[in-house]
Amino acid sequence: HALEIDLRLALQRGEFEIHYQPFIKLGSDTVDGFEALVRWRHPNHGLISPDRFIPLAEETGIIVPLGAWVLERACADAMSWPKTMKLAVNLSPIQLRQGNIVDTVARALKISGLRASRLELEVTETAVLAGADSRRALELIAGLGIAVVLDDFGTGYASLSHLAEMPFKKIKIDRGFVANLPTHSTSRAIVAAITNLARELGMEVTAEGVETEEQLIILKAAGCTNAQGYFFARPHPHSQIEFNVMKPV
Ligand code: G
Ligand code: G
Ligand code: MN
Ligand code: NA
Repeated sequence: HALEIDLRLALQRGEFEIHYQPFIKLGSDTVDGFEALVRWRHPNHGLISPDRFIPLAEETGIIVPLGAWVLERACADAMSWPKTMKLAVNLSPIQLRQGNIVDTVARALKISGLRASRLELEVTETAVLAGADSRRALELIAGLGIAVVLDDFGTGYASLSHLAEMPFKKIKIDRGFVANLPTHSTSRAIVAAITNLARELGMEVTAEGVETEEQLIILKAAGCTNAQGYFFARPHPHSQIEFNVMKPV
């Protein structure tokens, strides 16, 4: 597999880059922070999206050094932002299962000097179901003062009881529900249920994939605390990120 050989060399060759997409705090309507989203600048194929190489990176184990690089690079970048802005980084279940994820995260904070309270780590339901070791790692990470976030909520198989058992500070509603909001009453019902549950459990709720003002109005009314999506900004290279919300919210 040609792409696999390239992937092994890509880290050494410095071909990965991180793009940042803001998430907005609703109410104050300010930028709350940025999610780090990795891309591969392939010498022949151009910019490759993570959907096309993260699965391969996970199968080959390359996700472990790649994930550590993303953490270190993104923490260093975040040091140049206003001090109120948070950084969200995605963690693969493979990274969580691997023994020293807590050390890897602590090291990225130490090298950069970023405070733990500014870091959010996003995991999917798969990570929560991956076993006791993964759950233990998440508890240790939360113990460092880092916010653990449940990503893509509603698409996986985690039971509702996992939500209460795990130390999640925030839930991100999958963009599939957000896309259907104006047309599907079932999506509205699901969003309302997730938001109410999160409120009861004392968790924040981010709506992802917000593309229109119509969606935003429904999400605000439902009680979402944060929003992210093309309506506000696409992911951008670090040199092009903006700290002010450009859209009226
Ligand atoms: O940026 P984009 O929407 O193309 O990202 C697609 C998917 O890739 C998302 O599900 C996102 O969570 C994942 N992803 C992006 N960056 C990273 C990363 O650094 N590590 C992991 N594990 N997944 C990432
Ligand atoms: O799974 P995760 O939430 O980590 O992935 C974020 C992905 O969603 C990124 O690949 C990003 O490019 C994409 N994304 C962000 N905002 C929007 C949006 O408004 N619409 C769509 N379709 N995708 C989005
Ligand atoms: Mn994410
Ligand atoms: Na997501």
